[in-house]
Amino acid sequence: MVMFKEELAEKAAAVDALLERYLPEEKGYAKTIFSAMRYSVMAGGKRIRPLLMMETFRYFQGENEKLVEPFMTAIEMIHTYSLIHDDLPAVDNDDYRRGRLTSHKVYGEAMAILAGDALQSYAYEVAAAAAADAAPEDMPRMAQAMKVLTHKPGIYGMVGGQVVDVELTGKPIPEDVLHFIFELKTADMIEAAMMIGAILAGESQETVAQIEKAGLDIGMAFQIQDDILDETGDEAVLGKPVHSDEKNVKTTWVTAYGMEKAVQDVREYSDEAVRILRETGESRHLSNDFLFALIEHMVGRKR
Ligand code: GRG
Repeated sequence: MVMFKEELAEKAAAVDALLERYLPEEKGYAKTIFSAMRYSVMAGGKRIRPLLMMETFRYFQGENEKLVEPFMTAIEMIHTYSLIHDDLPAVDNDDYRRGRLTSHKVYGEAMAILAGDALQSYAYEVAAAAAADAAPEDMPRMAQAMKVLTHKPGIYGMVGGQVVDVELTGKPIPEDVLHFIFELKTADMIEAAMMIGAILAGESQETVAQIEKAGLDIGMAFQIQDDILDETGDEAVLGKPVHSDEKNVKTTWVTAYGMEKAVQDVREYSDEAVRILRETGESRHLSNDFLFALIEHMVGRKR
């Protein structure tokens, strides 16, 4: 376990270095936006999505890691944009994120909105440039990866889930709608990360569809754990306020089903994801101990 933690810290630091490499230089008349982008991206997130992407790529014996790096960068930038916008006064109105003051607290609301916008469009700029510059034989898989990167965070994915979440804040949420919100708002980004890893490694559509299902289960477990931590977590460890859902009168998995079932569901969703993942690699004897340890770690996470 100690070894896993060291490996995780090393790999997360490598993602940080990658992000540093891709972030735009802070210069020129518009340099405030570059500074605001860097402030939130480099605030020290767990880097779960880029890590899942790279480790899924490795699980499927992907060879050229240079293909994955721009997509790892892009997904973390899209994720960071969503956090900046989620914290805005008009949405959750949170002052802390990733252990730091939120973007609007430091740069003001207008600049925080722009920082989110900028991270989203820059993410696509990075990924599209890599796809356009790819070797001809890699172009079809880069295009497929782009398709997932544009679809999952969008209106049929993360944004769509957030729309329903915002509309129903303070109101009772039926079970099927709660599932819909979790699947779209959180799981879609985890699905995207893992699918892109598999696609860039050259996996078939059938395997990518199985990975999508594993990603869905991991995403559900991840969001339920997020709800659990909002009740039981330690603010100093989480780097963001606890009881934010209560403050915003939000229906969570815990308020809907109770703590005991929430804990049990995290376990069941993640066990199912691991089962699917192992099944996809069984006949080829694929392995990636770090990937499975990462999933286990996410389930038991305290932040
Ligand atoms: C403008 C209304 C409006 C919203 C736009 C689309 C959107 C913002 C938000 C998406 C919804 C969202 C923020 C879901 C939260 C998912 C989640 C569990 C985030 C926390 O992810 P971690 O724990 O965070 O990976 P770190 O900081 O470690 O990267």
